[in-house]
Amino acid sequence: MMKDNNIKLMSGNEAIGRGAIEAGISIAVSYPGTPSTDILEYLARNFEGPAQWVLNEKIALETAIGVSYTGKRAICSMKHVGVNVAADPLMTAAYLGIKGGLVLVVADDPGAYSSQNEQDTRFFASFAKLPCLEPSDAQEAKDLMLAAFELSEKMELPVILRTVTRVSHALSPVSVGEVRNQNALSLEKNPAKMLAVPSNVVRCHKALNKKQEELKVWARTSGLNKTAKNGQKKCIISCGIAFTYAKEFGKDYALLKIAAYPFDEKLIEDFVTGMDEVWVVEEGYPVIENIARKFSQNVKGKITGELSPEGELGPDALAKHLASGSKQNPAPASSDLPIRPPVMCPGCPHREFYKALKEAGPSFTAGDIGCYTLGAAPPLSAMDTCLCMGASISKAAGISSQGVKRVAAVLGDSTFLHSGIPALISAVYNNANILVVIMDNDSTAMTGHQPTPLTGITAKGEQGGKVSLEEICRACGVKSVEVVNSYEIAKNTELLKQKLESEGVNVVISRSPCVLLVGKKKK
Ligand SMILES: Cc1ncc(C[n+]2csc(CCOP(=O)(O)OP(=O)(O)O)c2C)c(N)n1
Repeated sequence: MMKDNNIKLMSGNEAIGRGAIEAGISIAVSYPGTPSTDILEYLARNFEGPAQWVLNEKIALETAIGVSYTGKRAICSMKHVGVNVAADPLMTAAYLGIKGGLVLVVADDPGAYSSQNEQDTRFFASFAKLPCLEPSDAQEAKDLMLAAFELSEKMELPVILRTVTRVSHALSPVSVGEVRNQNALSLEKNPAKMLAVPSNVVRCHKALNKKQEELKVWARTSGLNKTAKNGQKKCIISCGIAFTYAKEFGKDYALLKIAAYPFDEKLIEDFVTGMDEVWVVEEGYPVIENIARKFSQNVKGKITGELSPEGELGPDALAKHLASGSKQNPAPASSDLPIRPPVMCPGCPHREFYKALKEAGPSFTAGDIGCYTLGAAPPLSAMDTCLCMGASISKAAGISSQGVKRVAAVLGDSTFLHSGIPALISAVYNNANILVVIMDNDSTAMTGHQPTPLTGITAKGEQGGKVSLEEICRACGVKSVEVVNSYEIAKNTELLKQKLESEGVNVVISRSPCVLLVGKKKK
């Protein structure tokens, strides 16, 4: 057999990166978050132009919008909860529109394997009135990236590409194609399309509403929403990774695959009419199922209770319903596997610092998201709440505003830069009495050791500008900023006891590199 050199084994995220390169992007910008992180990592290695980590998802999207204004193409990638942070520019960028193609890749995490919730980005797309494309494997992920950039420039809208964990991380063969030339630089002033001021808003909203019908026509004529029907009386409507399960276990069923939103609902109406059994199989919230229920009484899925509305929709869930009576041998149920909750690594500096914090005995510890969140579990039980990135300082300040004494906030260095800084300034401004612990382990450890501006190393491994955590804290108005070695438990206990009793906002920086990083450097 001849070997095709253009076929490569790639993960969905690598294929997304490759698709962006082939589409002729001029920048890739992101903030890390599983399951999206390796898109930027792939681009940092393989794309010759700028591939940047920035401090949070809002900055990532705004940077990409800036590049789009120059007429060039940009990819911005993030995890699903990142869209909450980027929602402000996203909602209004839809009104104003863009110039160079802009694709926002969002990786959802059904099952919340590494996330604080299971939200479904398709809702964000319809909320923002933006088109959304959804691949079911790595090849499609690459192909849809090319389609997304074309659509983005045609409609002058950001396009969302929604992937889920199993599409992002599963490997499959991908046919690698030619790289398109980048767009020419053409930055022009266009107040009517670049200024979100009241005099423009209603007109822009009207234009966005008008585009909705055009988007449905595009979805219909693109051929991405595909039907395979051959006189069956039972059918499956599916999308994304769930489509690959549907194909496997629903061999006797007519199939409708949705890959482009918004679509004309008539597509669903025509497909389900006359069907005795209509399965809607989708990862995430019942977006398509809600539409299907308008046209058929025979719908089965998450709302009707056959499929779980929470958690990941594994192949075993479908095998149970669709493959019964067939000769197929369903995969072992993932629920049969032992549960392995994540734990802090042996020698982790966070663990040692927590021993001192516990000993110092804060009345309440408002935590944040990172490796240090693992300190919430016994035996440390060193964290009492964790909500979303950057929330620790604000929650602690809120609690202290009610007269509660000895309140602590704990957050990591990357989290502090992501969204902790404004919270710290607010706490200082409002005379909060809190101890703020910043766990500085020289890295964004939880998502795989991405560098931060505190290290000064860029996504491409080059030297960038470097900033100082202590100086930021002092510039935020904090009078007491102490830096300690995370491993000096007795010394740290004494300091923390003293700081918990002190008035005002007190910052203690627990500084020691992540043990895994130390190991890597030694190698
Ligand atoms: C809005 C949002 N973006 C991204 C993430 C993914 N994420 C989880 S923790 C984390 C940062 C962890 O780094 P740091 O605060 O330095 O703590 P460490 O893991 O190094 O201890 C990130 C980016 C998230 N959960 N939410």
